[in-house]
Amino acid sequence: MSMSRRNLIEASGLALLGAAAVSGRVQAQSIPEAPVMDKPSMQPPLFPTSGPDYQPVVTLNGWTLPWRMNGGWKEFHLVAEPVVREIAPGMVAHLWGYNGQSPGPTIEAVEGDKLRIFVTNRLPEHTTVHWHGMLLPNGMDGVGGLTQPHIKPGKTFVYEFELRKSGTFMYHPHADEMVQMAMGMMGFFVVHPRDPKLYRVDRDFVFLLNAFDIEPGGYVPQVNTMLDFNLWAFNSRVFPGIDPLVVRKGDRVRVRVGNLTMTNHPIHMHGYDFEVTCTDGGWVRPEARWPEVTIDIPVGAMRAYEFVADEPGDWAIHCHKSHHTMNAMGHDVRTYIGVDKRDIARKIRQLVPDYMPMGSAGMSEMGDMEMPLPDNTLPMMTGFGQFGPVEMGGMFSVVKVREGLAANDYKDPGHYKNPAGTVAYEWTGEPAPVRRAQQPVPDPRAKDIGRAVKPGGGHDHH
Ligand SMILES: [Cu+2]
Repeated sequence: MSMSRRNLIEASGLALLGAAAVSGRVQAQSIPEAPVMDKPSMQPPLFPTSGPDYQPVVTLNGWTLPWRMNGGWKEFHLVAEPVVREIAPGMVAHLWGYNGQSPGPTIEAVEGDKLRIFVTNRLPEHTTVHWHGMLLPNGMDGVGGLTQPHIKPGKTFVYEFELRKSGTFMYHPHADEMVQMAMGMMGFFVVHPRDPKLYRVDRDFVFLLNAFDIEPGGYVPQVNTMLDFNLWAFNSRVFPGIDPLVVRKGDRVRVRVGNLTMTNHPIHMHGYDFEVTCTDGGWVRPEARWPEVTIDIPVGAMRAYEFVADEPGDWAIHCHKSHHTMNAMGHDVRTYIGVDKRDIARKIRQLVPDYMPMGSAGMSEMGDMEMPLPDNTLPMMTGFGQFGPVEMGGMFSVVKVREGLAANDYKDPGHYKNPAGTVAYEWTGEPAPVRRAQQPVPDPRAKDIGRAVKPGGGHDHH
């Protein structure tokens, strides 16, 4: 696994810094090093080297936090800190996260494990960590002011608890929450069953839904935005920057999703029906599972679903709110569908010679155009497939099901080679008869340009 490590001098400095804040139990011992990830690409799964066996998860555009055993305790070290996260090639954001990235690394452990998690605060303000969904002693719940003193900048706190149940959880601050979550502070937390055979799958993908409001050309999210975000992300990445979910034909696959945005996200996966098998409340009993092709992820909740990958292909997976599969640029463009802008364009060109009217026939022309953009932002819709522009952004990726992959091979296999005769094709016989309505349809926007719009007309030809 590729990671840079903080140097020893820094680590020992941390130990001194933390000594005053940690509990008596660990004061005499050393603090584990805090690994740092410097890449936004998905790292290989981290297989257990001791304890019960399990199939580790993979984190889209992320990684799993290494741990060490210390006596009976599994020890982790999270460092809350400012990070630079690539949102997609062409745009970086200045966020807050953990151990070099936002979201933070995924924590994986096993039901029954005793966990000791060191949290060092390198932010400019205080923080805490709440372990969402965990059953634990009240004083380990991480609610600043309510269950513990805040972790001041420069300090290290220790959380200790035993994992009472397996399932799908997450962690995030419970201190200046609105700001710290808007800045990207969150991470996944997976607890595997003690029995390696229970609910075993071959591939297990995890990601968090998050959202940012970053002005085109800007780097820091607007932390007071409540609803009007312009970047809708899986793990602080947007399409086409989101890793594909690469799957071997025949694998049993689990996808776990958590939502830490300000709205719900109906996550839709093509090509399959699947069953909801786990929430942050625990496993769904097999007789209580229900079929879906779209699963709504409520705010502050997690859902896991499973399917057997028996249909090869490149299957879209995306939020079904269409504005959530768009990127930053272009949300404020007015709607001109059906409006004939030829007269207006001629007038504007007298002032702005290379003015080009957009959107009279829909906005798909934006998908295959290289529009000039300010530095550090992303076009509204982008990304290319083997047949043309995909016209997506935001919360969109592809489940790539292929025959004959090696177990745990997550490399992007490229475009799907559709078998001959299985792709929608153009009709080349008689043209379809054109049917028109009898009356011109009044258009409420027509008063803007002083003429009615006839159905079927109104295209720009440029
Ligand atoms: Cu959404």
